Parts: sequence; structure tokens; C-alpha cells
Amino acid sequence: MADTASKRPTVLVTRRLPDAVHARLARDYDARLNPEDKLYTKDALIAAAQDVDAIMPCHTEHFTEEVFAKLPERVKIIANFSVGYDHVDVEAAKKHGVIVTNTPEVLSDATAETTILLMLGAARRASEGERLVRSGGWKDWSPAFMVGLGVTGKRLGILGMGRVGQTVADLARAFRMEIHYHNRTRLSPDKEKGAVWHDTLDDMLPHCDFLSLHCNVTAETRGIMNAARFALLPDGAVLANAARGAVIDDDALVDALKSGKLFAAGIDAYNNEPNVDKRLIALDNTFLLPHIGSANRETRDAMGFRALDNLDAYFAGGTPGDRVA
Ligand code: 8YV
Repeated sequence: MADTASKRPTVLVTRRLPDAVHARLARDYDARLNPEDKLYTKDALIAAAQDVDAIMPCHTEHFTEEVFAKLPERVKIIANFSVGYDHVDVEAAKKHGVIVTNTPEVLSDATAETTILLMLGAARRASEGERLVRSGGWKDWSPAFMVGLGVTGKRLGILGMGRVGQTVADLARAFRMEIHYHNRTRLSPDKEKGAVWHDTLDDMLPHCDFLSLHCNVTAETRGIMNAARFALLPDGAVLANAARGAVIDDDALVDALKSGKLFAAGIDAYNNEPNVDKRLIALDNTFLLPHIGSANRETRDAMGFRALDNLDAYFAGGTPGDRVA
């Protein structure tokens, strides 16, 4: 965008973003950056947004009906630095005439890599082993020591076969895994690549030695992995969640981990982040990461550029490519 400095739109950027993204923001916008990366409270966010045209937030800021009602009319677009947008009440956004965009595609590889890490880490007891070494508690070795589960050749069930789910399936095929999936609609054969489609989640679960969650949070998927659904898994299954904590009922998850219904769980996204349920922390059979699914350098740059592409399109008078509301 080439425009005079005085006419440049003002953008509130809620978190510290990569240098290359800051550079592009500084070139094209009157950017209100947050180099210290201090988390905005709700009130501070509303106050900071009073004289801006756009906001570029992360999933750490919540845009509820109350927040939308307190934003000035001048704020016309929320260009998220995230693919997930469950932190934004899209109905409220529509009601208040605010456009919302996300950053799909650019983080599919990173999130799929993390998913494989979660599956391997959980199945091979990586967290337990690492803690043993670091604590100085590793004293001996025997064939019975730290025995986990193999991944190769097992059945993997994927809930939500969008871009991330499909990329996970591609990587899992390198482990010769048999791919099952449940999605609202069946994929075309070129995307399905021989994976077995189940028209209900309940139908798929008994086939999942490994289960990986990749669905959005909606009224339908909130708490979808509840006690009844965990019960449908084969005994000793492994769960991976790099999507959102809200798709899991934590009480049911803890029970399944304690009873052995689940051999282990690898988790990157939680209910009530960053306050992880203490019961999950206390268990040996959890492999826990702090929501770093897309946290690699290349992906962070790409997410920022994608969010900026959406802003650029809007302020050039067009429709942003990744509009979700
Ligand atoms: C992001 C994510 O790092 O994009 C998403 O939906 O969950 C993460 O990978 C985060 O949301 C950035 O705001």
C-alpha cells in the first residue's frame, strides 16, 4: 500500500509480532504496536481501540458482545493473527458491522507437525522420560523400562478433516497409519487418499488407536469428547489435541486417563488457558505443550503477512480473502 502517512489507517496490534511483520505494519499503517507484549485486559483493550480503524489481535484477546458494544464505530475490521476465531463472537461482529478475518492455510504444516509430536510424545512417554532424566531419577535400564506404544501401522482417527486434518493424515501416512476421519461432508477422492470416512463420530471412535482433534469450536463441537465418547474408543487409545481445549470435557478426559481407557494424551490446547487443569499436570500419562502448535519462525511471519493481506484488501476497498464474518 502506498499512501501518505497522514491518511494511513490506524491499526491496534495487540501482541508483539515478528520483526518482519512489524516492518510491514510500520511501512503501510499507523501501527500501535505492543513491543513489550503485555497482555491487554478487556478494559485496556477497549480503551486502546477508541481511536483506531482496525485491530490485529491474537486468540488471547476476547471479542464478546460487550466488547463490540464498547468499540467505536470507527473500528471496521478485526484481522486475526490466528486461524481459530472462537475468541470472537462472530454474530456480535456482524451485528455491529465489523468484518472479521483469520489466517488459514499458512499454519497447517506447523500444526500438523505439532500433532505428530503430540502423538509420538504421548505414545512413547516422552514427558515422563524427560522428567526422569532431568530430575536425576534415571538409575537403571531394563527391557521393561519406559515401554510405550508404537505408532507405525496403527489406526488414526481424525475429527475434522480440514486443512490441518488433511496435513496430519499426509504425515501419518509416512508411519503407514490407517486413516479414518469424521467430517460433516465426505472429501473428494483426491483429498481423501484412501482414508475411511465415517458419517458420525460415534461410528469412527471404535476404530481409533489414535484420535486427533482438528475441528473448530462450535455449539456442536463444544465438549464433544465427553465420557460417552471416550468410552467408545478402544482400550488404551492415544489422544492428541492441537485444536482447542473446549472440544474436550476435562472431567471425562481425566477419568479416561486414570482408568487406562486412554493410554496417554498429548495436548497443546486447553480449557481456560494458560491455567491448565492441575489433574492433567499431575498425571504421568500426559504430554503437555503450551499452545505452540504454530509456533515456528516461518509460520509466525506467514500468519502476520496473511493478516496484513486481509487488512490491505479491506483498506484498498476490496473484500479480504479470509473473511469469516
Ligand atoms: C496461534 C492457534 O498461535 O491460529 C490459531 O488458531 O491456535 C495458534 O496456533 C494463535 O491462535 C495466535 O493467535
